[in-house]
Amino acid sequence: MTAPSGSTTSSEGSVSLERPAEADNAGRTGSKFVVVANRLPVDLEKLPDGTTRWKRSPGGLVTALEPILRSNQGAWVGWPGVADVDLDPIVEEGLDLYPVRLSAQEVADYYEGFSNATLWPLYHDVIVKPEYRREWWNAYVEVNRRFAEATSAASAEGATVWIQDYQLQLVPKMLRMLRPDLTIGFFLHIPFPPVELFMQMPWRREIVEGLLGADLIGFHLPGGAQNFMYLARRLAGQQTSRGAVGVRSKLGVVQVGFRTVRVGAFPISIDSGQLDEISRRRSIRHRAKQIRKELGGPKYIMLGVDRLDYTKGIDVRLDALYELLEEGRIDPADTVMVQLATPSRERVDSYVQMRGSIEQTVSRINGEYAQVGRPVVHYIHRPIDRDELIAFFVAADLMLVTPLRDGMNLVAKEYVACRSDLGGALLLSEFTGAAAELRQAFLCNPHDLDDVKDKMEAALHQKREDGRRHMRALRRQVLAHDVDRWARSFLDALAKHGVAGSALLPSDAELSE
Ligand code: GDG
Repeated sequence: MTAPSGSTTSSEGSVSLERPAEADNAGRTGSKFVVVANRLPVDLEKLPDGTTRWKRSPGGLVTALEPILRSNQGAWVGWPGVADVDLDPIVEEGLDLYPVRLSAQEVADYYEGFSNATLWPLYHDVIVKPEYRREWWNAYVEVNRRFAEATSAASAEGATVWIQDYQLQLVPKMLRMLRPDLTIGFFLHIPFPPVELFMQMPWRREIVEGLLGADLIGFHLPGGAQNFMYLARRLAGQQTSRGAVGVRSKLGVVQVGFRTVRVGAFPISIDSGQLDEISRRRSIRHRAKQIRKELGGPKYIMLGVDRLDYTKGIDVRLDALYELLEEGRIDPADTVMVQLATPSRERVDSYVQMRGSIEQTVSRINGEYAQVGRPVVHYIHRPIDRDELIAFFVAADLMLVTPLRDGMNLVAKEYVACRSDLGGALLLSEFTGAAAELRQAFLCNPHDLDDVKDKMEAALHQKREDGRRHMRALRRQVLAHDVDRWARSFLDALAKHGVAGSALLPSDAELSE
C-alpha cells in the first residue's frame, strides 16, 4: 500500500494510522520507555511515482528490545531514511514511532559528514584520516537538538530513554536539560578510541559533556569505558569554575557536580537461540549443500560477510589469499573464497576509493588463478536474504573476520551460532570486541599479513576433533550470552542508578506469556 509523502503512510499491512500516546497522570503524553537511534526500525521507501511506503527493517536491536518495548508502551525515535519528508508519529504493532526529519543537506553534513567521515574514522583508530569541518559539526549539533526535542515529546513523566550510538552523542545532555525527570542511558556500538586519538577532535569537550548527560554510558569493552572515564576527568572537569574538582572518576563512576554517571562494559550479542534453530532447518541444510555444489564442489569454502567498510579488513584477507596462492600453500583447484559485501555509505569518498581497490584485488586474484567457470573469489556486492546468509554460514569451512578495528562484530557470533554441527572454523581479528569473548577462535593480528596467512592455513588444515572442540567452546559462550541478556543487563544497571530507579524489565513470567 502506498501513500503520498508528507502524510502518515502504511505498507504491508503492518503499519497502522493511529496517533500514539494518551496523557499520563502528570498530564504529559508519551511512553515509559523510549529508544532513540539514528534510524527507525522501519524504512520509508520513495517510489518512482513520488509516493512513499514503509518497509520493516528488523535489526538485532529491535528484536532484543521488542518485549521490553511492548510491555512498557514503548516508543522509538529515529530518522526514516529518506530526506526532506515530514511525517506524523505512527503506531506499528503497538510500538509508537516518532520520525525525525532530516533535510538532504543535513544528511550530507550530519550523517555522511560528521558521523561517517569524522567520528567513524576517528573512533576506528584513524584507519582513514578523519575530516574536521565546522559546517558538519554545526549540522551535528542541530540534528542532535532535534532528536532531543523529539525524544522529549515522546517521553512520559519519569520515562526511561535509551540512546544509541555515535550519531547521537550530544543528545543525553540536551535531553537532560529539557527533561531532568528522565532516566537516560547511552550505548556506543563502535569502539571508543584511545585518549591520544580522541584529543584530535576539535569539539572533544562538547562530546564528552554531551555523553555525561546520561545516567549510564555503556561500551562494548572495559577499555572503551576506561578511555572515556579518563577523558571525562580531563576534559569535562576543566570547564567548571571549580576546575578539575567538578568531575571525578573512579571505577565505573564519574561524579559530575552532584550527579553520578555510571560507566560500564556491556558486550552486545545476537539472538543466538533463534539462529541456532533456523540453521538446523532442513531447508537451510539443503541450501548449504547446494551452495557448495554451485561453487564447483570445492574442498574448502572460505567466507567473508561484511558491510563494505574499510574497517572490516576485506583487503587484508584478500591479500593473504593472494600470497598463499602465490606461495602454493593454497590450491586454487580445491579452495574458494566467497565475499558477501553489503553496499554501504556509497556517497562517502573513502568508501568509493576502497570499493575500487577491493574490486581490483578480486579481479587480480581471479585473473591469475581462476579457470574458466571456476573463479577463486566469488564477490557479491548487494545485500542478501537472511536465510541465504544462514545457509552460507552453514556451508563455510572457514569464516574470515579480519577487521582492523570493530566495536564487536556480530558476524563472528552469528557464524558460531549457526554451527550446531560443530563444523567449520573462525579466523578472528584481535582488534574486534568479539575477540575478548571468542578466545577459541584462530585469533590473528590483521596488521601482520604473515600471521593472517599462517592462521588461515592452520584453520583450514586443523584436525577434525580439534575443530569440534573449539567450536563447542565457542558455542557455549555465544548461546549463553545472547542479545536479550545484553539488553537486560544494561537496563537493569540503568534502573538501579537512574533518576527514576524503577524496574522497567518485564519478569520472566511476563515474557513467557
Ligand atoms: C556496528 C559495529 C557492532 C551483513 N550483510 C548482510 C547482512 N549483514 C548483517 C550481519 C550482521 C550485521 O549485518 C553486521 O553487524 P556487524 O556487527 O558485523 O557490523 P556493523 O554493521 O559495523 O555494526 C559493530 C554492531 O554495530 C552492533 O553493536 O558489532 O562492531 O560496527 O548482523 O549478519 N544481513 C543480511 N544480508 C546481508 O547481505 N540479511
